Amino acid sequence: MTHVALSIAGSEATGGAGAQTDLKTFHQLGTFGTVALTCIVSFDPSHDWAHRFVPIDPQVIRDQIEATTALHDIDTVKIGMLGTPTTIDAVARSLGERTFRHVVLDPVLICKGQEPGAALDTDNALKEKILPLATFVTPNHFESMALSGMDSITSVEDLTEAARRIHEISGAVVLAKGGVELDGDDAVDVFHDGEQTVELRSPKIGQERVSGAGCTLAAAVTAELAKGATPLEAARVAKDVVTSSIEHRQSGHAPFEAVYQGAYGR
Ligand code: PXL
Repeated sequence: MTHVALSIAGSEATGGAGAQTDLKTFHQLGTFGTVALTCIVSFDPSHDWAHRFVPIDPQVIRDQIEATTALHDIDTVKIGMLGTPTTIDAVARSLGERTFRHVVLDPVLICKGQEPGAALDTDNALKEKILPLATFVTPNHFESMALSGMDSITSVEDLTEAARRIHEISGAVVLAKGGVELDGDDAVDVFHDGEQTVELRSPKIGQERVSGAGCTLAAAVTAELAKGATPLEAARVAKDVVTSSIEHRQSGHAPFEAVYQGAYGR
């Protein structure tokens, strides 16, 4: 039987991020991908590719989670963009009604289409209601500061401290991503599970952020955990998948490029 992985995430129509990325990553890693959509993001080509954001009705989100978990045996779930406090309530309720072995949280905090006030509500709700349910969390540089309460993260030591603090408040395994935000030739991620701290490094590929890299990392962790990997093994494979996906990135008519997972392992 093929292992099943569930993504609770938003649609990003151009295929660079969100649920589309999750499904491609799940497939590339040999898992059977399923999705419960939380929102629909449509970039606006007339306004600098800003995010146009539409939430999905909370009952419809709950229905999708009910459908996928009733039809399949799912013990590993990934949470991506939620976007509103109402969505967070709905997802927290649905998660609370079921038992999962692994809940991988990509704590997507900023959504460009939102008012700053609304985004703060959303960030707080995510921290209060979803973070405690997570078993594995993958914050980027910005999210590591927001979740740890640190004012700045400028070194691998800072990132390690953030990973420790986020583990303290959540109990989750933390994979904190330095990406291109930290100086140096390598993109460094820090894995911390409460016992061991491991730096995962790969040479930076350019200095620009590539759309969907974070989604791909968390989705790859999810797929590997679904197949039975340990958290550290899953993190190592995920780092390789992201590196390959950035190497084989896709460009289009926007000023940013997007990851492509299809070359990994080929
Ligand atoms: O990469 C973060 C992200 C996640 N999910 C959705 C998105 C984005 C960024 O655009 O649109 C749906």
